Amino acid sequence: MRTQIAIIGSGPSGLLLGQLLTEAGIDNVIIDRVDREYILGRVRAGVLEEGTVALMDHAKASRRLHAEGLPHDGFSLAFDGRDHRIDLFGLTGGKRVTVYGQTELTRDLMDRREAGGATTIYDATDVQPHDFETAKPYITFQKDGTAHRIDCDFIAGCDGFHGASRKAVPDRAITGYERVYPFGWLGILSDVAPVSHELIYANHPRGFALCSMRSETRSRYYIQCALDETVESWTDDRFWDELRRRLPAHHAEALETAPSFEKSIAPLRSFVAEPMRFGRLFLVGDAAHIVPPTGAKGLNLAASDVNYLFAGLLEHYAESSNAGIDAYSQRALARVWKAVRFSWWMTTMMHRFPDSGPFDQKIQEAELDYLTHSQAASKALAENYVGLPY
Ligand code: FAS
Ligand code: PHB
Repeated sequence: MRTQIAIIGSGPSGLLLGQLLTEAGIDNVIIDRVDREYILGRVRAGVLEEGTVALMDHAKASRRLHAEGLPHDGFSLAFDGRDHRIDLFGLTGGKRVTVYGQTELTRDLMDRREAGGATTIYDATDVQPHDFETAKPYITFQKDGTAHRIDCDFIAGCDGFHGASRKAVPDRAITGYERVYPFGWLGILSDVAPVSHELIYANHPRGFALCSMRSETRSRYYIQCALDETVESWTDDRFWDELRRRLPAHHAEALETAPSFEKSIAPLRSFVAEPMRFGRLFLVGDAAHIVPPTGAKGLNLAASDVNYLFAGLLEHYAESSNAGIDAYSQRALARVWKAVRFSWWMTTMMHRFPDSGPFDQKIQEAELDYLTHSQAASKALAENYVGLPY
């Protein structure tokens, strides 16, 4: 088989890049180690920046997003028994975010891809990129017991943190920067009305909590948990009780509960690989970087990587210029590091660290007090949360 762009990974990065390329008439094949239903079964992000929405428009995959997505003009920070609204719209001169689950965004892109007839190969094993430092890269994989090869012009490594792409790069050619956090997020989904029409990020001495949603009838809640916690040890009742204890009283009293139908624990880490380009192999999204979900940046960073890479590939084919692909790593990393900083800052400000004491809690509350009473500080938070320019 031969294609122009071989994309490893059928998550948001691979699908969004694939759809933009297809719309531009650039042939591409997506290959994944699992199948469509497995990918759609993963519950992850929930907040989209305007840049991500615009890319979905460009990919002609945003009809449902505009019909069902929830525009949000602000969110609240809750601490010391009270909450403070951050007016994103007012502080950023009219920008907002859209609440729309990653699962739905992925489904929309998959449906568009299938309708357009582009090739996606699921359930491929031992996917490997080869010769990406030459002008003739290719990938190999196994499927149904048969070995396969795809020759291509370029390879997009959209295969996430645990994928094969970054691992195929020689150690001497790549540098990883990492911080692992000493806690995780226990998240649930429940078909019950959200406690608030906007998101609530709560800092509490017992730990962080986040009240989010997927629609006006489906809530998404998270509480910080220890790394050795297991989902099995958290009954719904235990979860609801702990969430109530971490929210201001008026929210705790208003909280509606119902049985959860999804419950999972996600570890938190910050990670960046430099550079993000190796000859004709480009790392995209979680394959290149990971952020703690506190700042709602993971999925949105994947989108901005795709924006830069798509522009470079289009320029290569349409104008015979490599300026865009040569600049990809530097441009993507400039935005990645600012989002990594913001996500680290939000995480550090909102969570209980095992080695922190009463003084650290008071410092966090002083920072939150400053943040919620200073126009300059809240403006800085707001412009990062809605997404810095591409
Ligand atoms: P993905 O990991 O989504 O997709 C990679 C794809 O590559 C997968 O389909 C995988 O099957 C495939 N793949 C992997 N290895 C392969 C191989 N060797 N061969 C072939 N295919 C391979 N972000 C937020 O903004 N908010 C959140 O709340 C949030 N929660 C998260 C919770 C969890 C548990 C995780 C892991 C991430 C979370 N994220 C969150 C971040 C998440 O949304 C990612 O940023 C987003 O999925 C990035 O998309 P991709 O880069 O496409 O990577
Ligand atoms: C979510 O709804 O899953 C979500 C929202 C905001 C975050 C993280 C996760 O910062």
